[in-house]
Amino acid sequence: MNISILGIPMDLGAGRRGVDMGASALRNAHLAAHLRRLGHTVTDLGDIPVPIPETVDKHLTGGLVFLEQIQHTSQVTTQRVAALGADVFPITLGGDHSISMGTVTGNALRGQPEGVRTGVIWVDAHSDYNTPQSSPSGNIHGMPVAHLTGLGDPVLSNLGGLWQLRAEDIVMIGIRSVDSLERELLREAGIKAYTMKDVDQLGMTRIHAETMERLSAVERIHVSFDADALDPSVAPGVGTPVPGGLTYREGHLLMELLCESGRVTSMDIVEVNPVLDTHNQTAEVMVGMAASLLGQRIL
Ligand code: Z70
Ligand code: MN
Ligand code: MN
Ligand code: MN
Repeated sequence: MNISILGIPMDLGAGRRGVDMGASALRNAHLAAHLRRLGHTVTDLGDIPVPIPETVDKHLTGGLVFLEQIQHTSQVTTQRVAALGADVFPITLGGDHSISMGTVTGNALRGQPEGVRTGVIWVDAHSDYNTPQSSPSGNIHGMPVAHLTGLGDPVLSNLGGLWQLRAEDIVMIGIRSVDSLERELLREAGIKAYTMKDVDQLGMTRIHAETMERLSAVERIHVSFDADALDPSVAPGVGTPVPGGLTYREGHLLMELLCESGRVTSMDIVEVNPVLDTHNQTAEVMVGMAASLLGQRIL
């Protein structure tokens, strides 16, 4: 496979500093080398330039922090990813989860300007389905899925032109932190979310099978993997650790089963915060997740 790595060192969408260093940490954990060892051709396209928070006046526009800067970066991200060929497997490195408005849109538009039907597997402790009105924080990394489905601020929800992500084409896994108004929005939209209770009760094998069934009609599948989906004992280097997350094996099993399905066409790795990490453990774990998704096998 032809894999392209693109960094988006975005640190304007989260409440805590440090995730802009996530892309560097993932490279430092030998992401490209691990994937090359699996037989892939890997090109690192470097980073999209993103303003540093300290250089930008922090202000709220219609309930959104750093809206203008995140809008601009999201447009550039959409264009850069869309310009990659339909046969390329893009791995986009955050940065905070606000980058996924651009990465998901760009991936749906790759090789086809009107966009193709794309499913999203959102692996996260959080559902990231706030709108500016429902958000308790104004932090845009808590809002990307809502904007991808057309809710929220039009400046962020129209990145794809006529293309839009359908609520029925989203599956969330690992969820354990949802705000009260956000919960109502998720229900109204009918988005399928597997909470940690579901992971405990059903197991990852069944969740994977149901996810593939639900996404049977989509042409492409994008995996958006927020490091905080994993338990903080596995991935301590994240801005908002939430106890009771996916184990190391649950994370790998999901990636291994998705690899076997052969249907995943792109991936984000987001919210790795090296400032809060111990010896780059979280980046190394996330590189392992990417390797499992892209063909690393035990035997
Ligand atoms: C909260 C909000 C969030 C990640 C925190 C938190 C969102 N629901 N996402 N950390 N990755 O502010 O919207
Ligand atoms: Mn290594
Ligand atoms: Mn997230
Ligand atoms: Mn999260």
